Amino acid sequence: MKKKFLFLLLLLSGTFLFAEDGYDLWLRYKPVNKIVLSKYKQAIQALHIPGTSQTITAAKEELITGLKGLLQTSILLTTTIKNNGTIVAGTSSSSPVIKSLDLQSDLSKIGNEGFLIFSKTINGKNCIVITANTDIGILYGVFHFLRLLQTEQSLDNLNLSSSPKLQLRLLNHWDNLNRTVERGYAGFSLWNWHTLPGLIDKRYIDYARANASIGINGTVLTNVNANATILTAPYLTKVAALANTFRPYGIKVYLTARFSAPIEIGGLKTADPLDEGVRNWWKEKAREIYSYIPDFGGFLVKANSEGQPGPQDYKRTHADGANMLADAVAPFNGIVIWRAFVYAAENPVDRHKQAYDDFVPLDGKFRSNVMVQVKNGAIDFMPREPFHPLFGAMPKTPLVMEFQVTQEYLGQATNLVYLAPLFKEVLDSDTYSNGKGSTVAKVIDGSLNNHRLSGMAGVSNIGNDINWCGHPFAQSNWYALGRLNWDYNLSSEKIADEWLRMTFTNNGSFISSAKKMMLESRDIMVQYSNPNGLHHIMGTGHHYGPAPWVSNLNRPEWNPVYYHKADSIGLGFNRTSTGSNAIAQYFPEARKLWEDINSCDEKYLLWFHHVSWNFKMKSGRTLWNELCFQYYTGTERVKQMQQSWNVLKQFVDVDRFEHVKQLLGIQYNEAVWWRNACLLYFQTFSKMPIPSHYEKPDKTLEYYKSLRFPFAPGN
Ligand code: BDP
Repeated sequence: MKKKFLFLLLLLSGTFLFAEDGYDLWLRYKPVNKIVLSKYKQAIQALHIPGTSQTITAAKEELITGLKGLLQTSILLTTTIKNNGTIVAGTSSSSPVIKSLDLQSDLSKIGNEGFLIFSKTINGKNCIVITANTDIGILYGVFHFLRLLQTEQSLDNLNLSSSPKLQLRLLNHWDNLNRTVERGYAGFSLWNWHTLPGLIDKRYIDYARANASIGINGTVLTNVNANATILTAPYLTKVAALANTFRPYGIKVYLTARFSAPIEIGGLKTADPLDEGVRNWWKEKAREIYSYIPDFGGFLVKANSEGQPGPQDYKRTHADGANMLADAVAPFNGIVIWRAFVYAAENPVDRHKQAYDDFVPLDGKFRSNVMVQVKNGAIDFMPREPFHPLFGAMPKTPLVMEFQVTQEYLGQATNLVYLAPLFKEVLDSDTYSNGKGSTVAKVIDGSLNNHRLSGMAGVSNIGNDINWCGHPFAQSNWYALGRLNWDYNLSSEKIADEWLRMTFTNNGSFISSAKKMMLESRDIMVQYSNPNGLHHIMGTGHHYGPAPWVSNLNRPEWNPVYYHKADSIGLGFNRTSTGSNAIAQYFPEARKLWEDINSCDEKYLLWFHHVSWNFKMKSGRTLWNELCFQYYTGTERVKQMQQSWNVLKQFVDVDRFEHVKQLLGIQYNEAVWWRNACLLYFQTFSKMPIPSHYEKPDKTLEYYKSLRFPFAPGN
């Protein structure tokens, strides 16, 4: 009896936390708190959203579902404005009421995808207007409005105007046709090619909703290590079915193009981009694709990189290859996104320098519908890298930022690592290409060099796990990619705040502790894995865990020893003028941050310098002792994260609480593993003791070297 009463009480007070599996992402639409609710019920009493397009229908459905969940009541749909508290949503073409408001001058400032949300008296009634130039702008506005409610913001005197800073806001799926996902840690691919086009899984729609809610407007469905089969007719029908599903949500589909496709599926003898037959084959292929998918976005291409075919196989340049494809899609307004992630085993030059060497001479040689996609750093999505020197160095070419949302090198799906601080660190970096203030963000938004095209892509962390991303907190990285794509000026803190409120609860104590964990998490990860500019010292193949000792792989630049260069003198890669001189690829002002070993930003010290074990760090510690400090502190901070999370139990449903708790346990063990393995290994060179106040590694270096993970995911 007593139990029943308690249950009822909890239910009524709204504090009963039902188990959640994370499927609903940040679109849970749970009831807002009581005080806010009474205000919202005043402000929102009816919905006036005429129009029948698929996008307006999606917006209407989202509002109905969202409001019902948040306000715990069904919303009145009206055809005229006769209630106070009417939400009026539409464009001047879909809604006569909106047309009558004469919003031309405000609308002229927000482009095709922006929206306005404002309070307004219409017919003597207090209304909230959501408007835009296009239906998709309405959908974005609706999601923004729902976000205001989900995060319990005031609705008084609304006056908002928002439009995206970047044009192509993309997810790159590294999904194979057999549904394995390269570097995927959240199950198999969402795309069930076998049952497409007949079966449209509800999940495809929820995927589109989630993306639209954060402004993602393009998805590359297939792995950059491409399979030409996707370009054959049976598969194009399947792609078309996905494109049709995503279209109402403003999402275009793109595919990866395998450069040798004309040979593999076209029966040609060559894929030479200057060969007439090959050029015509691609033109025909483009025509065919557009016959299935009239708004097909275009191709993403990885060529002459890590064994992929490309124009260099025929002694042609990347520009020759990209331009051939660009010519094929140009009649249909398609674009080609050509990746700059290239390096060759035969090239003895520091891998850091190779993409720049290959691409800078091609600046100005690409067609106007070609964009070059550049990873955030010159090596490969490391936990911390200086920004890629190509940013700012190709003023005549629109560059797309490529971030990695899937945490290949950042703890995969077992570590809680919030990536917005990494993304921001890169976007805010100053390239000095056009003088001070030439940030990476301004390079990619096109403003620095007046480009028509702009964009940012994230390698997806999405799979068919029930919670989409594996780690419950990994959803925040998908969220952050979208939000920063929309507005890279948003702070990491603001994005974490929004995401936590929508994904868990608005409770202030929860938010402040969980936010602190998120904001520190990336730095913590760097500390226990790759402190002070160390990089590429992870396990071979699967990239799981540490293996700085690996030195026996065929390609020199695949070996960790290539990157850390530990010897009896010290540690780190000399990339200054006395070494590989990769630093010369940066503009002089940027270089200054790193050039001098004595003033180099210590976050990047071992990235740019070979530093002696006794080198005096800013802390006063020797390099060796500093490394010990970083590895031990990082590991200790994971323990603190565990403690912080445990205290939050009362705010989180039991399933997600336990899930995160157990993963933090794994993360702690992995941090200890990184710390011990790296310090024991580097110690064989430094010959220095781990300071005695630190607990001694409980396993030997031989033990760590003997570990094998033949079935690690994502490989
Ligand atoms: C590396 C990944 C590899 C990708 C490659 C790429 O380990 O699986 O194919 O990047 O971006 O980080 O092409």
